[in-house]
Amino acid sequence: MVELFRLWTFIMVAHLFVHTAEITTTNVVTLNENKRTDVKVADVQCTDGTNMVLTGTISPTSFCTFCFVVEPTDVGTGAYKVNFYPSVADLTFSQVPEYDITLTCTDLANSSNVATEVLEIRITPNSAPIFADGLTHQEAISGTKDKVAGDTLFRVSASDPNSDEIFYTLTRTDPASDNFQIGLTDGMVSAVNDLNTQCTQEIDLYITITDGNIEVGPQVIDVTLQDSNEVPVIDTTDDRISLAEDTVLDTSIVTIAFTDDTAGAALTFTTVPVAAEDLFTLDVDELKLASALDYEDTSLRRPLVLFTVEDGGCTSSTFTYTVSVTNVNEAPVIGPEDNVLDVYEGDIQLDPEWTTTDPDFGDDLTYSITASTPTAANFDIDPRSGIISSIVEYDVDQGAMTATVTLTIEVGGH
Ligand SMILES: [Ca+2]
Ligand SMILES: [Ca+2]
Ligand SMILES: [Ca+2]
Ligand SMILES: [Ca+2]
Repeated sequence: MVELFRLWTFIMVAHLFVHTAEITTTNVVTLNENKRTDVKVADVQCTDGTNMVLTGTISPTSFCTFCFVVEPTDVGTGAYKVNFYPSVADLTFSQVPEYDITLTCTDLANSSNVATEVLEIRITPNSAPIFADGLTHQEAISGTKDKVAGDTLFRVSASDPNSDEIFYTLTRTDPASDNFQIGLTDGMVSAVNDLNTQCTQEIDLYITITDGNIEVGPQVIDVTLQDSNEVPVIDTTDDRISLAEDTVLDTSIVTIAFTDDTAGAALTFTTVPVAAEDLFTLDVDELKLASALDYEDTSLRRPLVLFTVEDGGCTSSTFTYTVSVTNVNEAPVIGPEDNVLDVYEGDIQLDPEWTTTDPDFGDDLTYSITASTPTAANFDIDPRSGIISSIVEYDVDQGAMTATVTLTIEVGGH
């Protein structure tokens, strides 16, 4: 009985002086290989020494070994932590499925007084995000033409098995349109512009999602655009007219009929060539002649008038109307007028040096004398050259013939 008491006393004293190091920590931590944010993976508590320091060694020593860092929380109490820093390298399950960190608490006052624990970091492979509705889906938007820029339309639903943040991208639309966008992180599809500019009843949106590592898609969303803005339709079918070049101004050429669901839809036109635009004016839906046609101006002989109807959001297809200008034989303009020429008597040959012009390309000019004062027909004119000649030998002596003769000359062109 006495011996037992002594043994107990010895153990009691030894315990008071050794201060055996101890370490307390989590033993197993799981991290998804897609982890992208800094995170504390474990708290570590070193106890019972006088000045406890924690160190760690990692195995294997490849790939992400420097992603894990031992840091003090409170040195005075021996509190430490192990942090994960993803900016250093990626965790890749296929390369290293598990890192083991051997943590050692050392008593600086007695370096043989240590305690160790192994912290297992188990890497779980990343899984792809998932569209809730699969890769083909249907949506309907009601009152489409009344939606305005910024209006939300519907949400694309997706989840990630690892609870990773999901990023959404609208890669394209069919038909092409810049009227739709998707929120990068919320998957909310919204209108970029007022949707009265969306001139179709259907559109396919192609959506992809990613968790930052694995991209999935596209999900093709067949969107029905209910009550969308109808495209104006031009109903007029007669697409050509012939107009004589002397058609009087303000003549009605054509009235364009169209149908549309939008109040205020309006007709506009352009021309080919652009220079022909001044020839026409639009009186509401009626095209009228605004300036003189000219068959001889070959660039404006067959102008095209391109009609469209715009309703503020949608534009009709172009209706091409052809105006063919037909020729009219226009009278030549004689020149010079009121010509006074002096000539000696005798056998007269006189060239008045006509400057006569005819608007019609290639017309032949024909000169003729229509009147003479006095009326004696002493002169003739060459119909082609316009040269005036005396029929007789002209003689003004003794008043035989007048010293002044007035000839009225006409020119024809055809
Ligand atoms: Ca994931
Ligand atoms: Ca319309
Ligand atoms: Ca002409
Ligand atoms: Ca002519």
